Amino acid sequence: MTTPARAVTGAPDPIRAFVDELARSGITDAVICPGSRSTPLALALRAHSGLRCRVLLDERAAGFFALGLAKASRRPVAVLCTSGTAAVNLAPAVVEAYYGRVPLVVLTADRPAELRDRGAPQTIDQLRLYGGHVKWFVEVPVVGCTTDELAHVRSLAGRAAATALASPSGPVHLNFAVREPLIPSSSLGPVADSPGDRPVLAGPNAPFVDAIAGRPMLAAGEIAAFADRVAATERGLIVAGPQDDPGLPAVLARLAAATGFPLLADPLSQARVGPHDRSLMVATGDLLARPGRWFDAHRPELVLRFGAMPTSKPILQMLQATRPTLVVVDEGGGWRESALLPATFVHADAAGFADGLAAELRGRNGGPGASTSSPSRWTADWLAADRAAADALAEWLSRPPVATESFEPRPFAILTELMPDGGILWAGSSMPVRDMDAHLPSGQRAIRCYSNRGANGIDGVVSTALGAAASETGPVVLVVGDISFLHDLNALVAARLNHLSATIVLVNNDGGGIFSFLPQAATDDPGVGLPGAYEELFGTPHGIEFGPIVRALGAEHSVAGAAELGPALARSIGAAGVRVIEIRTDRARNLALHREATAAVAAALDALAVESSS
Ligand SMILES: Cc1ncc(C[n+]2csc(CCOP(=O)(O)OP(=O)(O)O)c2C)c(N)n1
Ligand SMILES: [Mg+2]
Repeated sequence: MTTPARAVTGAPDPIRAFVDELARSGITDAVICPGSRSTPLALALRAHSGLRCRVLLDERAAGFFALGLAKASRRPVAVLCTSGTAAVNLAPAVVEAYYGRVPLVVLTADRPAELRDRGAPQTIDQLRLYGGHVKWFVEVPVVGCTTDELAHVRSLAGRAAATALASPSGPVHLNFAVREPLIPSSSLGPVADSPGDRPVLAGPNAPFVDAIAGRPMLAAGEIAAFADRVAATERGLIVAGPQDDPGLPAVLARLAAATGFPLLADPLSQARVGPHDRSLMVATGDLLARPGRWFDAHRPELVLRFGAMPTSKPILQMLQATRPTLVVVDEGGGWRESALLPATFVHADAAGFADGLAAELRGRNGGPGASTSSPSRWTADWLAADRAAADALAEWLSRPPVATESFEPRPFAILTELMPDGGILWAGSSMPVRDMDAHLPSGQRAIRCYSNRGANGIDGVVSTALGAAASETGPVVLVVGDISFLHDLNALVAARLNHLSATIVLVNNDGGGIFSFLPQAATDDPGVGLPGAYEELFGTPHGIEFGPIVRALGAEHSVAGAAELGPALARSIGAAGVRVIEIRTDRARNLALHREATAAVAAALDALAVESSS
């Protein structure tokens, strides 16, 4: 039964009650874009002592900034903009948040019903603007200050935060009908509670509503059935794809020990680098999974996959070529399996499932290779190959001429040593994230590795990394391509307005380097009949000099050759302000060097294959 509607004397206006409730629901950060219709919300956010607000001018950048902040802080972040195209500009970040499972609370201001669809300025159809790319859309109507109306907006705020965070995390959209006057008639002091605003058993700071969400677990019998399958298999792999549960790497290490399977760790799985047990971890899965004699002798029969699809295309192709029994664990209830293989999806808490399976196997007193002290031949082979690949790569990288050349993946080869615990390493879309996968060595530092892999856009990369920097959880290093950097130059304005610090390694190959690796590279072939079209359509050389632009936007800029890169990074990481360290490369040479690196690894693996078969 609800309390009869009545106006509450001294109660806050509904928008301030809503904002107060966002803060009570665990939101600590808001990103605000300037505008008129959004004024009551902007003022309420700014006035709330529990919220830290950052102002960004460009909504597209602001959306990504909020996304980076949410990812790094592992909390939902609110982002506010005014009506019209401003709201549309948030869309790319909303889409990335949806597929990347990042909690965002998107607040858009709109005209009230009587001003919609009748030619009022800056008024578009904002209802369900982001379509299927949000977990929840709700229209927040203009309401008054009765207890029921305030209860309504308070519960919407709590529901928004809880829904954004619930697994799979993602964006929610609240569209506010806002009526003039836009400036409050009274001072914006602390928000007063109304009688009955808090649950009876809760303290004064409790939210109006909250949700206690359980983690889905399999029954013991179901775990036992998986244990049967695992115990009957020697040639198994655990593949950890992009995921952000900080506890999962240690659990996967226990699962590797109990199954006797090696753990192939994508850098975005957070299992590649960190203080957890990495004794059965394979960092070079992207290189080992490529076709060749070694791989032919080491084809898996069973794969337990965690997280999103791995970054590595060779791993995807390896799955397609070997067609192992595939188990995909996704606590968010997703169906992420783009190799198009028959699969069993486990819709249960990943850590809970892995721990349960490990415990069950340990309880059975040893399936094949049940302890880390004596890995099976299969696992020992993978670990030996991992070492051989990493050594071959390091040796090749330190050998002339590449030792003295700017090589695009080099930042990743040295960053695990240079970054402190708590550091955030962000890889741009396009080649940087692939180079991170192939070249980031394992290490024990607690470094968090991220990339926008939800929708793989090259837009908003710099903004996302700077949003992560705003979380102040640790120094941020971003490695980004030149086209992606140009796409998001506005990000540097945000850094200036909000006094942020970050290191940006700008890999300038004067265009889209990734296309040299893709079938588009054949565009200039005579059979296509468009000579010169490759550079025009895909290479897109621009010849832009970055120093003046970067400095004009308030950041520092330097150019580093192979020898200067390490010292420049060491000086920059953790220092105040934004520094762009540019490395200049050539796209054709980059392709050749990547091929050489892969060939060096392949030769080392071939040698291993010969050794083990003789
Ligand atoms: C928003 C968006 N537009 C276009 C693309 C297609 N695209 C993928 S990579 C790429 C070129 C990126 O160039 P750069 O950032 O310099 O990285 P590089 O390929 O040189 O490593 C483009 C245009 C995309 N992924 N996202
Ligand atoms: Mg480029």
